[in-house]
Amino acid sequence: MPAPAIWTWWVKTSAVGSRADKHPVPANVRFQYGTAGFRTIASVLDSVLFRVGVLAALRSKKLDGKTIGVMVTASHNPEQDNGVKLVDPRGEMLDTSWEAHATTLSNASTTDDFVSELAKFVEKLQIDLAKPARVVYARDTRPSGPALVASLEDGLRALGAEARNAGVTTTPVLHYLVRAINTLGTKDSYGEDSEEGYFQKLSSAYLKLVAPRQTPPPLLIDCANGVGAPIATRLATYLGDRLSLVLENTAIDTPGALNNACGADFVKTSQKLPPSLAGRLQPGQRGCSLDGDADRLMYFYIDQRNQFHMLDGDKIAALVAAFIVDLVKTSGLESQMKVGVVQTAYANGASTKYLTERLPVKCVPTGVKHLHHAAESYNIGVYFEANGHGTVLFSPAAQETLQTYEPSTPAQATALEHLRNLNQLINQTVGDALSDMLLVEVVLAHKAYDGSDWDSLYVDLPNRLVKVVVADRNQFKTEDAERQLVSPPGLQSKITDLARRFEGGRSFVRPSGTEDVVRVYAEAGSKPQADELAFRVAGLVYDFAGGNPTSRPK
Ligand code: G16
Repeated sequence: MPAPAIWTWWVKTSAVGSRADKHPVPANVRFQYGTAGFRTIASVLDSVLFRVGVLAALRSKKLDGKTIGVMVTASHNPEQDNGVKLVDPRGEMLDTSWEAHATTLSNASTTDDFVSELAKFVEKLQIDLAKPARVVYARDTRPSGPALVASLEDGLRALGAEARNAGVTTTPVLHYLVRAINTLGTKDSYGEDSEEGYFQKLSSAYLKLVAPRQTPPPLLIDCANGVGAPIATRLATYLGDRLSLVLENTAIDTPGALNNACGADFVKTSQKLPPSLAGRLQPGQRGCSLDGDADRLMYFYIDQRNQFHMLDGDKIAALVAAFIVDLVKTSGLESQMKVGVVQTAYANGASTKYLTERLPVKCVPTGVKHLHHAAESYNIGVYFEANGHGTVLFSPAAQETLQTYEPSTPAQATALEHLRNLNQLINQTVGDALSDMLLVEVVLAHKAYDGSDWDSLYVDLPNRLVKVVVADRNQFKTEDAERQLVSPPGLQSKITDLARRFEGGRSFVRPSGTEDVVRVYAEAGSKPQADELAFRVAGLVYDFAGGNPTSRPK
């Protein structure tokens, strides 16, 4: 359908066309708004950033000038990658119905095509171009960040958007800022719209929650040589002597260091302590890893025999959900507050068993946007991906109850106060490694748990995660929350047959939405069996699609 003339005219006569000419689309690259926005090798992303700037401004106009967020990051990916994602007004991920528009606009191969697609898009969505556009943006520490931000700014300028640069910060701080800006001065105010406001909010809730408890021993934090390092440094100053943070892997200016043999994804994938921490973590001491933009968290400890133990997103969910359920019961709110958990297929089978014996559990496809949405159906929704990405949501009704409920005993009053403070401590816009870390520390302090007490909630089933590089990952299609493959035809039945031959065998295959690989997950009764199942399934994937099985951690 040809674009309506009026819109084509507008787009051409505005600055969009001429500015777009400066950001040509690279040949032979197909972009896709995936699990967490656009993400690929940074050198091809210039045009995408420009167009995302235009799109962010249009999203804001469509929403009557509400502030939209843009984060420039490739999170856990290697340093040479970068990416960009949009954040909606309440601090949540971009409405999924706009993802396809983002993909279409990014792939229009010439300026004329782009202008024409844009015109169709504005017409179809009936966007009133006279409305204001407001955007706040930030980036992580990647060397490619400044140039990509300049392209983004060009896109924002093309639409005359009012733009606020939040500088170099974590993805969760950017999400926080978006919600804080949009709720400023309202009854739903999320906090001061500044990094300072973020630190104040989290730290004051933390200090209240741990006030009657003993100060824990120092916590070692592996910052993945990313933006978590400067932000955790600043957070530490707000915690005073109530939590001492020992920051490791803080080399944000060392080329190639970001996420390299360190960080949350390395720990989860390799199930090992980052080599750089050898000798830094004492037996019994707690440590944790952030990822490159500090939205994922993995805990760990070393036992007295120097054995490494990983406490992943599933273990965080189990710890936190049990704590919240106890508080809800003690406060007398059990009949009014339904607590539930959301996981993905990557959740360890032992964690799912542990949790389903205690509270409702849902399984959804990978991507915090899916988990977040599902968690909204509970009064208190706890969601964590096994990779350490997650948070806890208090529904508007639950927040109202917390404000108005009259406790009848001192024990009820104390539990209620804890729930109110948790509601402040937890960054509910998206998974936030630093907010989650404080949450874990609160629960450990209240339970007087060390790493091994926490670890013993349940015993993980042995598992293995493997990546396979294939010619075209898009040929892999799944259903049933990614637990079943529907394409390539015939592959699922082979995986099912193979898994059946292993005691406690479970395996699934899905295309990554952030890396150009297919992921294979396997569980079995022993570690060698889980490894064997994962590699044999990877072999099947290779046979069906052509590729190169590898379990090399990023
Ligand atoms: C992003 C998403 C997560 C997802 C992860 C891996 O995390 O926000 O929800 O689990 O990618 O996704 P995939 O398996 O599709 O590559 P991050 O930390 O990289 O932004």
